[in-house]
Amino acid sequence: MRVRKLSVIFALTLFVAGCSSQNRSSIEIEMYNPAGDALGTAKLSEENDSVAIKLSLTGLSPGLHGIHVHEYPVCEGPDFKSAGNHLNPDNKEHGAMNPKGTHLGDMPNVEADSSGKVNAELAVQGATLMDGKMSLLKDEGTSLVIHEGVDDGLTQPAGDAGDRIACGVIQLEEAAEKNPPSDPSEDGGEEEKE
Ligand SMILES: [Cu+2]
Ligand SMILES: [Zn+2]
Repeated sequence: MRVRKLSVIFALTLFVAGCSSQNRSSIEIEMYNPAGDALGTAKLSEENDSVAIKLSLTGLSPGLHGIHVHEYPVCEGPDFKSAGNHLNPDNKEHGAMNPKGTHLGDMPNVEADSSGKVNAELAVQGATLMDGKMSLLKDEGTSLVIHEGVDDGLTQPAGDAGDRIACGVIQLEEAAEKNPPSDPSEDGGEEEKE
């Protein structure tokens, strides 16, 4: 009856996850290009002293791309400048090659294959999805941004990685409700109340 036991556990897990508005140990976000087309997802999960990010994307240009967590949960095309700078709660400099680095949001480059797909696992070292200064969900949240070019790990302030070509908001649902994205396809959408 092992299978049954597992399925009970699975059902319980779903139940608990469904009830908890604060399930922060694992969240999935959507990534978009500057035109607003969905490129795929990033799954974030809490690890020991890091947040793991599993990327599955299509539609990028082949080759290496800089990727960072940026400071604001706002992905407005076409330039995604709305995402702000790299997440940097410790006031450091940019880059893994920099002795005064790194920003909390800095990560190694990711590579898109010849068909423009990315399937990669990364980690935001020192970050958490829980509370605190190093949280990716603090205040209203943050964002995940991919760049056209390679992050050289040294040039200030952002590794000379070029234009922002993909962006996804890292945010809890309840924060999103406070600050709703404009999605006219959502039904039951209430007009601004205040
Ligand atoms: Cu960036
Ligand atoms: Zn940086």
